[in-house]
Amino acid sequence: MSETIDTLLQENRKFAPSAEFVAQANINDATIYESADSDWQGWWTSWAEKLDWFKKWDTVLEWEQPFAKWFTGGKINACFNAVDRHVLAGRGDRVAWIAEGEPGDQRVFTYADVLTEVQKLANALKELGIGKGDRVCIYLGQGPELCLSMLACARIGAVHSVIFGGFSAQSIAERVNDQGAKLIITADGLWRRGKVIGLKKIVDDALDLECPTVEHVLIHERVGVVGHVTNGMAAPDYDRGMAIPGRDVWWDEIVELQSAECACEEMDSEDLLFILYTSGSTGKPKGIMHTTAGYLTGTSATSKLVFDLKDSDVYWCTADCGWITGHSYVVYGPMANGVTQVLYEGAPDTPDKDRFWRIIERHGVTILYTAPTAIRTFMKWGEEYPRGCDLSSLRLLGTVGEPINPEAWIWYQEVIGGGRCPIVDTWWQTETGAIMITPLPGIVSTKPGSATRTFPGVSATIYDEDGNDLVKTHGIPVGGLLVLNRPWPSMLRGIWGDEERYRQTYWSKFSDAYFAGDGAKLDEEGYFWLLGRVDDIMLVSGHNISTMEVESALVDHHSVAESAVIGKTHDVKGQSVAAFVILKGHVSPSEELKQELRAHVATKIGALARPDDLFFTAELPKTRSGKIMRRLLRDIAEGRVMGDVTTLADPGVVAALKGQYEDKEG
Ligand code: 6R9
Repeated sequence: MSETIDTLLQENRKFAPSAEFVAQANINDATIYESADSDWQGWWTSWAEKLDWFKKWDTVLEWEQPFAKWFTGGKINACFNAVDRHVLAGRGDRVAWIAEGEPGDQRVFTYADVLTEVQKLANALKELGIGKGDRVCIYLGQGPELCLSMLACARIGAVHSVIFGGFSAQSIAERVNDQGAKLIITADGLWRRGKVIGLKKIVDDALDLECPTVEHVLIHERVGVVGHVTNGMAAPDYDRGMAIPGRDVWWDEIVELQSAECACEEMDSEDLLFILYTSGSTGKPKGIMHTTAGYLTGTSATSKLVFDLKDSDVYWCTADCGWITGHSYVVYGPMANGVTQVLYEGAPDTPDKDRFWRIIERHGVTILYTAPTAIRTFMKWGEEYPRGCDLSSLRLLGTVGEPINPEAWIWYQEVIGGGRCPIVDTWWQTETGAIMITPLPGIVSTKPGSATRTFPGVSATIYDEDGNDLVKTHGIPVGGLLVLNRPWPSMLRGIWGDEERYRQTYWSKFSDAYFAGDGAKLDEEGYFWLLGRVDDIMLVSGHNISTMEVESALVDHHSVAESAVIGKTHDVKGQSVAAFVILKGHVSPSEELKQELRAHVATKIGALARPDDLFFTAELPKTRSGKIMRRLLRDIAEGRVMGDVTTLADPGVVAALKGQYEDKEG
């Protein structure tokens, strides 16, 4: 990378929250930023004090870089804070979950119901030999049983590790073996686009690959039960007779028999709460570790302030619990705040492309938190779907997962938010546990495509390759490498079983800060603009160009629904820009359009960024959480053998693209 990252795409629109929103916001006093900054340990302590403790901590922070211990000496339980305390406070009748299955089945759980179910499940886990510190893998579709499984583990001090429903047998075996899990919780299947994904069969295939530590598999009958009662649904491809006696146990045959009383384990603040695997761009997945008290502090504080949570809200985070977003902003953060939320099992286009908007209309959703990839897909499908539904209950919108292109941001604000809802663009990572850069919706004016400011108490800056703080040496505006230069309570505590890799990955590039792996720029007002993974940033004729900015310029064209841009090795320029473009539904590809799009990028950004190669495609390779896997596109463009594809949502996509690309090249 060269010294700094050039700022190319100009975006000058700015939106202040309405006076009405400000007046009712949980926080609307901007001095919070300075006060939290000047006493950041005191700020986080004030949030820890809002949790329920069996025993208060002795020390707020012990920091020996790269190892942080927060609230040491304290005793606490995450499940107690998410569930019990609301019931004990007389709020057991509040609805916790409104769960919709893809076939249309609905179940409602109050906090009291959740407490009953979680205690029964916790007792069942104990009967299956699970105790404090044991690892439990969870391989389920999004829904009540997935959340209950996480909470039941937390209740008894077991460590949960959720694996995205639909990952391959190979991926399961790798994760199960890395952590030596004793139990897998799964289901006969889940629905995705009207089809059944046979989860238990995939688990069986994983176990056939050798998972010596697994003693039991607990199976929830999801497809069987709903399939029998729902007319025309796919028949289950797994039934009771296929279970292996002694190893496999059906949920209703063990959980239903348990007592509904199971005390919470009193955990140390720093006891492990969960392991969640993230796939790096190279090497085997990393088991990111999060502990109990700091993680709860960070997720509950950010939930309350970023989403402006109120008792009157119906909150919906569309993320699956197989992703960190489901851990922090479905289960722990929102539930610690006692929210009422929607859980949805399936795809956004089943039975039709208005499913999300129907859910919002049906349940009166007030807060929607989703991903840019979903927003771009909805744009591609067309406005008629949201326009046909009543979305007037919405009051706040959020996004996470990728930089959001300004055009998608504006569409989200106008078409979904009706122009009245603030948008919180939240930057964070599996590793950070909680939101780090975000607007506070009652305070910060937003700019389309910018995640704006650090959350109070969080400190971030921009370094160059040599570890100089460019904000100090160069001033703003400036672009470079995003670092977090102060510990925070929900930070990862390491990588399971690999301390050296933890040091290497996050703490070796710079001696005094956490390197997030992302590029960012800070504008003249001190707003952060995230530019994507540093590995994805291109170096064209000596200039750093962010793939995200070229993609945003392409999406800005009225014919383009989505695009992915990569740097391809070039003899003269170092790298040249190659673009993969998905057109909107009604547009046909042509040579003229190709030239027009190349010219459009040159006009929006500059001739330097004009793509040398531009390919039309119907799909892009994405992870299950919707991130474009540019590394695979680079492999295709440079004719390499494809790297790890196990975390792709649809592995068929790369093969098709490769074929298409090679045809065009040849
Ligand atoms: C929560 C989550 C982390 C990476 C992160 C960055 C990208 C996430 C973003 C964003 C720009 C945002 N990312 N949110 N980039 N703006 N609002 O996504 O965790 O799956 O670990 O991914 O996602 O590149 O470094 P995870």
